[in-house]
Amino acid sequence: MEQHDDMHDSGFDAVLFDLDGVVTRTAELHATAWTELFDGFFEQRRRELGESHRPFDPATDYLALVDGKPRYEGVRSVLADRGIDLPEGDPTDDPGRASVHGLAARKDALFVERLREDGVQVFASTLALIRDLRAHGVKVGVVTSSRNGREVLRAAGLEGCFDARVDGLDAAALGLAGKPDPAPFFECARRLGAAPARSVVVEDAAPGVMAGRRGGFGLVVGVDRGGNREALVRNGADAVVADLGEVDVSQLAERLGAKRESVLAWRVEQEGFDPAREHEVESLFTLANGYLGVRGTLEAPLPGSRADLFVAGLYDRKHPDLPYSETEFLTEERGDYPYSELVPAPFPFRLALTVDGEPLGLVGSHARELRRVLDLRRGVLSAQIRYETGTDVRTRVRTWRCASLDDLHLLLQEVAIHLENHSGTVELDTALAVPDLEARHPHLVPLPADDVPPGLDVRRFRTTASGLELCLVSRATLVGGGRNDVRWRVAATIGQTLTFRRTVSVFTSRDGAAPLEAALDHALAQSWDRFDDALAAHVARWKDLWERADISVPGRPATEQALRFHAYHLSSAADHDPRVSVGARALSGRAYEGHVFWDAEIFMLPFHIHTRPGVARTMLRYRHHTLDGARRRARSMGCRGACYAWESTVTGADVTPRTIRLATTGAEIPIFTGTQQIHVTAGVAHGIWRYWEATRDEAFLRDHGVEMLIETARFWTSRASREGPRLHIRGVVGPDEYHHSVDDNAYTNHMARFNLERAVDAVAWMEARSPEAWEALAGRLGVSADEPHEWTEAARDLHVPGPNAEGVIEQFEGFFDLEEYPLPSRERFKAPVSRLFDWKRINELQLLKQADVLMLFYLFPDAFPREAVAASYRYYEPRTDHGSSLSPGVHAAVAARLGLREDAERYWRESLFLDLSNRMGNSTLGVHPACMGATWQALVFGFLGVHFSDDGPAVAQDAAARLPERWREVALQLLWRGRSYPLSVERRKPR
Ligand code: IFM
Repeated sequence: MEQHDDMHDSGFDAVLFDLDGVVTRTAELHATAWTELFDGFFEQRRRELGESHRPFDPATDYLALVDGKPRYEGVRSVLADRGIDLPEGDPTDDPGRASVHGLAARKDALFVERLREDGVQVFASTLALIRDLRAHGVKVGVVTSSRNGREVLRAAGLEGCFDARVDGLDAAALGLAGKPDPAPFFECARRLGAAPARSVVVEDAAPGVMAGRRGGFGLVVGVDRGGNREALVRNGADAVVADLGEVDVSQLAERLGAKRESVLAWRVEQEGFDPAREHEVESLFTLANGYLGVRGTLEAPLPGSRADLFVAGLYDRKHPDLPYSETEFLTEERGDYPYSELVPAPFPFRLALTVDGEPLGLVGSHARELRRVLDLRRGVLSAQIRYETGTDVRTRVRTWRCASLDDLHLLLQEVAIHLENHSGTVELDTALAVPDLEARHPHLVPLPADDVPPGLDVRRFRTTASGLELCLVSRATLVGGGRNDVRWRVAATIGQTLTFRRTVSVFTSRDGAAPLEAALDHALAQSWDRFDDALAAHVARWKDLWERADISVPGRPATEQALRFHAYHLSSAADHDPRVSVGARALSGRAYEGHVFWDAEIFMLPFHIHTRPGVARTMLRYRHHTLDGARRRARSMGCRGACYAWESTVTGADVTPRTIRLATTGAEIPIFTGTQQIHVTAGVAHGIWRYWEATRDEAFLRDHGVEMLIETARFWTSRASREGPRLHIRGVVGPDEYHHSVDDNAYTNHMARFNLERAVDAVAWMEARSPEAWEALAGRLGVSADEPHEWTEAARDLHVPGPNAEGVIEQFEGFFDLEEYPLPSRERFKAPVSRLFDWKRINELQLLKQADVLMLFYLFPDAFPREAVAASYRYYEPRTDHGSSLSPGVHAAVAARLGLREDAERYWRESLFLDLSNRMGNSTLGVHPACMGATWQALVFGFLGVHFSDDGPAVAQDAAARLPERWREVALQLLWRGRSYPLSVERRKPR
């Protein structure tokens, strides 16, 4: 993935100048020639046909209708404006012919006449800038639609002033479309060896500005010689000047640098194609909206692509051939449980394209350039590919797509095919058929779909064990073609662009009893006229979201980009359905089979609480929805109350595999987390309380929260064993998963005590606040008047390990007696996966997979003496290999609060770039949303030290001193009890 360094780079490769009106004062000559042309032509129409037309205005008509366009386009615009219909003719028409091309030829003759008679004046300020640019080693090009470009340059004495020229004759010879198409600018940049993103376009006409903008040029400068400023800005000029004397080389460089920073910080780009990294790119470019997620696979998937659609809640029985958390891990079926694996469904953006029978795709050698961009601001993934078939037969394909945030069942896609220098037959197949359905999507059995309206592609499946139905309805059209169809065959001419649009409607039987009907109705309700509106509605949702979730770090574009990448994935992973929560890899990949872990409450939830609390509530309601499953689980352990599943899907049953099998050797490794990692239960209680404190959402606490707090507290009282005056919790796995069957894990016990105490608080609140509702709930759950006292006593008696004489909290009983393991630095952040295979051995070592005791300081920053935090950090940090993506963010937060700036920054960067740089090597199977949540928390609660009071959030007194070294400033906003609070910290100026 293209990584932008935070080192400010404001250099640029080239400046491309328009000619007329920018370099030469030929606009007047053109305006006069156009006026003469139409004066004569309108007079002729009056004489011959009795028509009366408004005369051509050399100021307004010139700017609005002809300026900057190829000549024949200008003629067409004026004729259309005056309602005159003329035959097109062709470029060989003589100037006397009443055709579009005839008039264009007449205009040309008039212009040349003027040119010869009046000569050409040059804008001195432009010439000075050109000279200055060249003196600074910047390449300079000229791009004009005029076929007389060379003649104008010669007449002006400017022939030697440019390093490259593309004029109307060049464009015709190469078959390039005219402005506002960016093709002529691309060609000039290519001739100069300049990257468009590092080049400046200078234009005085709206179509030229638009071309610069569309082509993704680094900076577009508009020159307004009078009355055109608004149009230039509207069409995409980054800056408008009245004369180029207003800018110099360094200002251009500065503006380009600033623009690049702000643009790049909102996008993730991938240039070219690297088969070794493609699965990772597919994960990073996932589009999602909480209801569904689609991996960022190319529209024409390659044979090995992991082209998956995931729909939240669509689970099926485990398929033993599909991997678990890593590609080399397989797991057995989990009995008859029908919801053990999130179903990878067929890719809904699939299409196949041929030109003159040649398939266009990355297989074979036709693809020449490939550039993909995930636009984080708009939630849109786009791609540009240039193909060469035959000898120099060029076709450019641009696509974009999105998963609507406004209508969660709707996917939008557009594909534009531009025949650059040839005519040919374009075939597009939008059928969603998967060639190897059984192997790729073994959970799905195709079902017939009857009575399908013509022109739609309908796919209907049923999952094998859970019996859920999934329906996809694809509807495609050729813009201007006026019909829907699945397969298209169109004869296209040189320079033509065919634009296809598609909507895909996705429904499952989880949405209602008749998903096929729902999907068909939804598809048919879409109107092509409202396609742009549908995109705008999606973008508007993202805009709202960014108003709450964006974090700005001025001057640090790479950091901003990565933070936005995190907020993008966190936000698009969750929505409003309380039957689902967010899995360990969200809806972006197959790892962990879509299971929900403690990741949701402990790592992701705070981000949502303070940006979209409605989403946080939904995630917590999922735990209420699965409470019965948690009750059954507690019973199966011989306990009371509710114990949440370590890995959860639909009903709350635990779906953690009991063993994993290595695909290579077949060796089996036991997994203890499912039976022993019970701290997840207190993690849910912690999430509930944190949400309550931040929102004071009484309805939630009364209707859902209190019940969960009671049932989880009951679990702890029955799970802990009384030994004398103390209660102990034995036989657990703590957050550090290298040690199983341990006793009194400090984190687990501390969390359990928190859970018990908050249950007491919640009951007291409800009794006082909603006595009737409390009576009903207490009756239903059989809570006696004494029971809260039992929880208080249990909290008091529970053995919660504290700091020893050196200030270190022991991770669990006996940890300090384990064998030391000198951890080689090469194994830090790159824990060998094989370590897990040595499960007996690692149980004997002082070696941690991830933060365990440090989790306590992360979640309860003010609950421990600073000396204990520092001593424990010093003890555990060197013993941790960070084999989990959750670990670096926690270390960053704790180190930041301790003022260990170097450690804090190092860990934070690990966490921040974990997916963007595929630091763990496993982003191929999905991104890591818990790591993203940890990164956010490390910034907000670690570096900034945000704490809350009734007055709202405030940063720590010393936040400015804790900021990462090269930061000037950071600004964000946090929601707290219904209000949004802006927070900012400037170095040396804390607020
Ligand atoms: O929940 C985590 C766990 O802490 C470490 N292994 C991966 C799980 C899912 O992210």
